[in-house]
Amino acid sequence: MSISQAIEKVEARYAHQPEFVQAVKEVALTIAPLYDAHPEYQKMKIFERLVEPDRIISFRINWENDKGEVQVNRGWRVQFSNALGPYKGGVRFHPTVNQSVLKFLGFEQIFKNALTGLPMGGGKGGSDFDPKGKTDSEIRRFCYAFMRELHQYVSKDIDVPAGDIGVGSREVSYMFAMYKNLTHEYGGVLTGKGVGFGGSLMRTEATGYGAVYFLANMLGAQSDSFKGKKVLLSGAGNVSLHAAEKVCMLGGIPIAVSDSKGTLYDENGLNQDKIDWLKKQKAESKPLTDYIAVYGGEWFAGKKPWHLKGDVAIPSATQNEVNIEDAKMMVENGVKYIAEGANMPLDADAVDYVREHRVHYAPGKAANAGGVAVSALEMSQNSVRQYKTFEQIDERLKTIMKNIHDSAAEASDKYNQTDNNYIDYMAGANIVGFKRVADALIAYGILN
Ligand code: NDP
Ligand code: 2IT
Repeated sequence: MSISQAIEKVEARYAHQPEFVQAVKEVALTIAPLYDAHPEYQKMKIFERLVEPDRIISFRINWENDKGEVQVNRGWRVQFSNALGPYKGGVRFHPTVNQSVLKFLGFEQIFKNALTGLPMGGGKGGSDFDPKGKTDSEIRRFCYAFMRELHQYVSKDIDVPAGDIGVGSREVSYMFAMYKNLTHEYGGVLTGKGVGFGGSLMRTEATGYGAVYFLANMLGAQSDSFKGKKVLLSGAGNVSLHAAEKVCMLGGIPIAVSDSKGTLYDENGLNQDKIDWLKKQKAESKPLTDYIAVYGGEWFAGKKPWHLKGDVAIPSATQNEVNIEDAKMMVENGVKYIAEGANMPLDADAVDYVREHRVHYAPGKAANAGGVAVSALEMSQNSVRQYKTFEQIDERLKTIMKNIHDSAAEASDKYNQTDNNYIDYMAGANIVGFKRVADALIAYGILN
């Protein structure tokens, strides 16, 4: 079966899972040159095998809110592929979570993790639980209840969850406590734990910092740099605010962040003080609009940042947040570089548009791999029970992001996707990630 036949099959079977079909098509459409060069992939049905998760675990979570009322949520863990190592990937708590979203995220994670060069398979989990407006004790009870179900399917060598939207170090620590309580095992079953009881330094910063390191490599490849560049970011969470922080450190000027309510614009640019203030504000679930009274700036209610002028965009909120209209605005407003901090933030039309207009574009699986890369470093630190310094992890992260950049750029060249120094990072990253997984599957025969 050819790749196009395999896509048709996925489209027919999973028409009710649009995000998953979108993620599969994006990979499929760019790996054709690799597939043509490797007839054994077709013979061994590698693509058809990789679009079906090893298994999906689905469960119910009962918990009690502060009023003593019983609440019922759905939870899942998609164990997609353990070809390269234990299933690895985050857990998302958001009302939009469903099987389609988790399958797209798990599928992406296989190739992202492969790109890091570290020994991890791909997986993703989560719940339709909405953390907004919940008290700390409600979050704690929910995390305990979630892990009471999940613990039987995960372990440091089987499946290692972490954070994602709505799940940070506080939630991971609650889940870790329940896992430890039920299994009596103190190990690296989750990453993103608090520093001091198994967490790695820099895991919190890693995704945002890594995305900006990736961008610095993209800029370097065009003999350009961050100096004086105006940067538009969406989201005001873990990825966005740490990306903004690193942009400042490298001489760029972050001028906008956003959340589900609107966009905050500061023409003077964010600095470390302002970013620390924003981190605290979000951690206390307070509105971004309070910023105006303290630092000035402008609030665009219900709007995304893309109507603003800028040189670089780092969409870091959620999937499909950038549509074709947004993509057109980005191009009109002068954006020359886009790195996806979020997973699949550009929809398929937006991706086509920015690529056609030769905006240098890095897909999430390459640009936001820094988070999971430092998760892998946390796993190895847990195994040897020794911890590295912030500077040591930072050096590793820089090297890993450079390697991902360079290997994607090399593959873009090798498979004739580079056009007049316009590097096709999307094709390059998909080819490199896919090849690493496919070669392992070939070596295993037909198990996996
Ligand atoms: P957080 O929960 O810390 O922050 C999410 C931010 O995005 C918030 O500002 C939130 O706004 C906004 N947001 C979320 N959903 C929507 C939506 N439907 N519409 C508008 N805004 C939305 O999550 P992270 O920063 O950890 O994750 C952001 C993205 O980065 C996700 O795509 C995630 O998969 C990806 N990612 C995360 C990694 C990590 O290590 N954390 C690693 C790699 C990728 P509000 O506060 O109003 O809800
Ligand atoms: O999308 C992602 O890469 C993450 N949410 C981080 C996964 C991880 O295991 O650290």
